[in-house]
Amino acid sequence: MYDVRDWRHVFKLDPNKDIDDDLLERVCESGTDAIVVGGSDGVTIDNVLDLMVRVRRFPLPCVLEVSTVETVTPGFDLYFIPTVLNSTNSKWITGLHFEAMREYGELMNPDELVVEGYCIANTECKAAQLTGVSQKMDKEDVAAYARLAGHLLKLPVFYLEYSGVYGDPKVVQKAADILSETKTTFVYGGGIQTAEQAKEMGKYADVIVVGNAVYDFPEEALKTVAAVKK
Ligand code: 1GP
Repeated sequence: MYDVRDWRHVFKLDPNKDIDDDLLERVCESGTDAIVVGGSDGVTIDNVLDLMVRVRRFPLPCVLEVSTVETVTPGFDLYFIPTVLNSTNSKWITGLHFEAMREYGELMNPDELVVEGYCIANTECKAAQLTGVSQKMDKEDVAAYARLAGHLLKLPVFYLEYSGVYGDPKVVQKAADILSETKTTFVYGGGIQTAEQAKEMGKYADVIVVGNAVYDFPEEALKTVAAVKK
């Protein structure tokens, strides 16, 4: 069974974006620890299945980050289930999760489910708009969410999400200090486009996520793997 605690780097691929076979092969053979399939809009069962089948040709873990119940399908190694800790709408904290458990709970293998305590720090990103995150946070706010995830709820994963923008290293460092005292894996995602940025965030986070750069700056994106892995 795959374990996020063993990882340093993942690529997040958006089922709603095109990627050609050649780039997909290079991404999957880059040495990254896993491919996470996930996106905020335009995610359908068809584009999820299509991407899963293509990634499945390569011998690395393939994870679905669940954004809607309708797009959940068997065949992934793990299912990341976000709960948005700083959402103001309970739908995104436990609401959809409750509905999913009512509907499909008996079919799910609990060993394949990993809850991600999301803290969305970029209020402009699509995920923030979708989940009702509008309050900007300072370093102490993020630190409190890290404590909430790590010390209180003892979640397996704390995901500091800056999606689309590069975060403040001081904020990330503070969250990392707090989570280093816990068993919670610290995942950072947002705006990593270069090896230097990967290295900087990789100093603090246990796992870094590279998303948009795969599509926008593929050559640079591929270099982020070696930047954080020995
Ligand atoms: C998005 O955290 C990931 O959910 C990665 O962010 O697309 O900005 O790399 P980027």
